[in-house]
Amino acid sequence: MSISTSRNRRLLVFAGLALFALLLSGCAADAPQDTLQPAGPNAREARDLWNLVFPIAVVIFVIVEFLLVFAVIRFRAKPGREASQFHGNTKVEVILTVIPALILAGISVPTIKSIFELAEEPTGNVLNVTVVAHQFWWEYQYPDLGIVTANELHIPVDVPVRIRLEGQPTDLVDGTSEVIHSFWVPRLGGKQDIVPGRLNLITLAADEPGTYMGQCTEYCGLGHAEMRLLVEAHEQADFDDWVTDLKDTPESTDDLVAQGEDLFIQGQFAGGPACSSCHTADATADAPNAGPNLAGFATRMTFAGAIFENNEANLISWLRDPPGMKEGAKMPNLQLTEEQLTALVAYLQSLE
Ligand code: HEC
Ligand SMILES: [Cu+2]
Repeated sequence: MSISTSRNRRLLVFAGLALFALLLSGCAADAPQDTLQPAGPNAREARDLWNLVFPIAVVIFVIVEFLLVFAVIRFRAKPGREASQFHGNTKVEVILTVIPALILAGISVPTIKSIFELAEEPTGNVLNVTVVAHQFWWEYQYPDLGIVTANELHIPVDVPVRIRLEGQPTDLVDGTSEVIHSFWVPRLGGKQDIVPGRLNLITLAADEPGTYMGQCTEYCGLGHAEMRLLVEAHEQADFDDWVTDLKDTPESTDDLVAQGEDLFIQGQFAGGPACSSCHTADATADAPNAGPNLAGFATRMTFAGAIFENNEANLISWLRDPPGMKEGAKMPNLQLTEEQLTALVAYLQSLE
């Protein structure tokens, strides 16, 4: 065997193993974004369709690949023999056109049914939410409840949530053109793009209380990989409590908190304007905003596109240098002093 064939073989074995490892990674048991474990009717509808179409596709794939490999080997050129030559066969071509056409026509029936069912406007008890995608975080407006929140979407269980995906024309921090994002919570519903200047609609729903992860699935710039989101589904009564809590502004008598609030509203920092020029901590304030609405911030599990756990250490790193912590973040490094940092963290942690 020559050196180059043995090297080729080793490369082939390596590529095969790598492919196999990649395939195995799809079997992870605790994957939080598993489309094959739907947790609501809309996601289930899509999974059911997949269950129907995928096995058919596998059978066809295996048959076609088998025939292909068989033909390549059987009719190949050999020493002293030219590769077999064919010049069309009308009968075979008609058969190979009619069979796929019939299969596709058959599959189109349940597919079209699912498409229409998923696109249907839900009726009865519906929660309306407007989702605005920003680089690189999510804003959620609840028009019927008069509240706004960010990154963590709260919904009641067993209620269809009608989501209006509103594409902003420009980014509110720096005025640059906004880009396309895509909203996806695999266990609760399908995936839908958010296109600047356009409105798209999608419905999702959850059967059980719990936390469901999602993320932006359309490359949207440096921070795209860190534009995740989470959905927190509650029993209706707990959801109502969450809304009530979010609406009332906490009162604090702590001096440090008061100092932090003052900085938040009118602080002058070396690296940029007051926090309030981009943020508000009032859930009932008008949206969209340049930065996430911070009402109830202390009750959030995560921040900055559901990327960082919401704890004091992370919060301090964030306020010290947002783009240093999250690639592409549009919140500037405000060059806060240690004193300002301490007061602002105290204030943020008082926002319950
Ligand atoms: C120029 C606009 C701007 C200013 C000024 C600004 N921020 Fe931000 N802030 C943002 C943006 C944009 C994000 C979202 C970044 C991301 O996740 O990509 C953000 C995110 C945050 C978050 C995380 C919120 C969440 O739930 O994800 C906190 C907390 C925060 N800012 C606090 C502050 C504080 C405190 C100040 C003042 C010291 C401040 N910001 C000043 C734009 C701004
Ligand atoms: Cu994105």
